[in-house]
Amino acid sequence: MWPFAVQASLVPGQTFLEKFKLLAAWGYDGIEISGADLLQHADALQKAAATYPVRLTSACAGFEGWLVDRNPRARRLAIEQIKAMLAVGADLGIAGLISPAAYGINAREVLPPYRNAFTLDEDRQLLIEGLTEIVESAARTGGTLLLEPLNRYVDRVLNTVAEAVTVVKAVDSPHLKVVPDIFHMNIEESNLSASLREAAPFIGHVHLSDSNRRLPGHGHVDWRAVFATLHDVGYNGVMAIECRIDGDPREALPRTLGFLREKAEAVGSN
Ligand code: LER
Ligand code: MN
Repeated sequence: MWPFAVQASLVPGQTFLEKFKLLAAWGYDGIEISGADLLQHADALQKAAATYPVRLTSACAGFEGWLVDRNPRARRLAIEQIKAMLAVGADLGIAGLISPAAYGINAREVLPPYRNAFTLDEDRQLLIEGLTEIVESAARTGGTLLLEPLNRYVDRVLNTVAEAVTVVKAVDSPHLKVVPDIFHMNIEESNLSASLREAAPFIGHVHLSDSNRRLPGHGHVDWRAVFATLHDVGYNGVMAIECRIDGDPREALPRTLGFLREKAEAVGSN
């Protein structure tokens, strides 16, 4: 059975101890925090993880700037903070830190007569340079950067899982993997299962949300097909819920774990 985790911001509670306690009571395996928590709350996280049988599985973004940022200062901030977060994350035993190329930057195709200031190739080259510096640091400190492609409405640099894999291959380091997010994939991929299968050796983490960014089971993703493919290719890493929750999370999150476990068992992952 895959370890199932939930992003910390979705779990009720004022403190990590309260959030870990709820996740443990519901039977979740892990929690995904923000990268900023690694730098600011490492002690509280360690205490919570030692108190409850819930693993600190992963961290998602939370740094300033982006890896593809035309402001050199902002880009430098992102690179330095990511390096620091990977080092702390490695000490805490997390699977990795998730980062998209950028979030909320210009569209891939702007309407004429407007033009993007930089080509996609130039943006990807900048990304590869930043990632190369990061994996060199991670080779010394430990830690894995988990590169996440996002849909076209929020990032133009990497939209499909295959595009992210191309960048990962170019950087060529065991400290760099890909995060398929099922919500973004539903928008960008022609065939979710085929894309997951092709990317299989490079997958380091999975983000779970349905076609409408709601909890798994609330949209039209074929979860059985997704899980069957991940099982078939031998993926055994973490699956983390990242979405919007309608209603009370104290009711919705335990119910969703039941849904996910049922789907996992149906494809023979137990
Ligand atoms: C944003 O849409 C998203 O999916 C996050 O995981 C970004 O890292
Ligand atoms: Mn995501």
